[in-house]
Amino acid sequence: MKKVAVIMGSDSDLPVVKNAITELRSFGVPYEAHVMSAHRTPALAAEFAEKAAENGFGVIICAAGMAAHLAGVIAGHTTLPVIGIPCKSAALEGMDALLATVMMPPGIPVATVGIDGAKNAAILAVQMLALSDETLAEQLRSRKAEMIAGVQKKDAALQEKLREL
Ligand code: RP5
Repeated sequence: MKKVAVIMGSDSDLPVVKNAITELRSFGVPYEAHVMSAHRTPALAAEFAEKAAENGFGVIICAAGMAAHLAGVIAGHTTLPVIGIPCKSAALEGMDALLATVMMPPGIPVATVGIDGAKNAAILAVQMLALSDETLAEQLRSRKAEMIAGVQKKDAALQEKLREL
């Protein structure tokens, strides 16, 4: 199976990024996580992206806050799909990172999840790998069925409460 690369702009992003790692682990998907920055280590980020496909990666998740150029720079150096996680920062609460990550120029897409949306980034990465992996596809179907059952249970509980009002 191809690996997922999980890149974060700083170790200070880990509290958010760990949710993606937890999700990838729950699917048994191989991954590597690294700290790398579009601004502080631009050459390393470019080199990682250029070699990612030959190094066995199938998808790259990039998490960054503030002027979050990491996902865009990585996407500029690879044809692998790149998923961006804009991380919340103190000054602008993640709007800065959201816009910097999502507003890519035509030709260089970054599939951007919501602010701090690490879990969804991991699920999207798994969905990409599942296109060529039936075991993963089955796991995804089963998770979705569990989610539906969970919501139906909540709805049934709500109906019960409404009868008691
Ligand atoms: C971004 O700047 C990082 O992704 C992080 O979200 C933010 C702050 O980085 P630190 O100053 O905490 O290293 O590049």
